[in-house]
Amino acid sequence: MHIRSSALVLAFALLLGACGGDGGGGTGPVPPSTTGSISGQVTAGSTAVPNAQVALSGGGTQTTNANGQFSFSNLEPRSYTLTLQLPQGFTLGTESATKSVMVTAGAAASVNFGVRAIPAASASVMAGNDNQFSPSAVTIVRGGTVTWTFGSVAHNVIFNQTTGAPTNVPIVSSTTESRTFNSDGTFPYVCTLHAGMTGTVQVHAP
Ligand SMILES: [Cu+2]
Repeated sequence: MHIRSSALVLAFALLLGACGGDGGGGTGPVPPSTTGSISGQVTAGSTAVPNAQVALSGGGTQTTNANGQFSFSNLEPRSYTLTLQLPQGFTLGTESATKSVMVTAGAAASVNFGVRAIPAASASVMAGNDNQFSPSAVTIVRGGTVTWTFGSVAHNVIFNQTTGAPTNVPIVSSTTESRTFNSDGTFPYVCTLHAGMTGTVQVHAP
């Protein structure tokens, strides 16, 4: 008796599952899906990475859309390997270029890649008449250059005595000054003429 009622419940559940999602075409219940799918997203921090190539073992390559998303459908259940190829301007960082994923029938497997944007080669900072550095934080690649533009109000750029920091900019106005950063790290600086006028330069490996 117990076995019979369990079998009935199972049969009913299967019927419900088969009918769900059917548009009511009138061709009767469709069999449960025998394939699965993989979907995922490639991001660099909070930024989506479009135009990345994601190759599926056994065939097929998808290009990530504007939201960094990709998907493969109608896959027979088994283990697959995804291989990521990034567009220019991005690097894997600590992420792995290949990932294994198990696809099961009727299910969507999720595989995400978290990569890193390659920092810009240069950045510009305004040393403005409002006594602020703007933007106060910039990120550049190792060997890159930051250029400060000074208005009519005089400022200086004084770095902490950190190893790898460039030479200070003396008090200047109405000009530009550039410094090259050849060491990775965070380099804070101040204008000693104006309290609270501070900035930082982050330097990353390519
Ligand atoms: Cu200043």
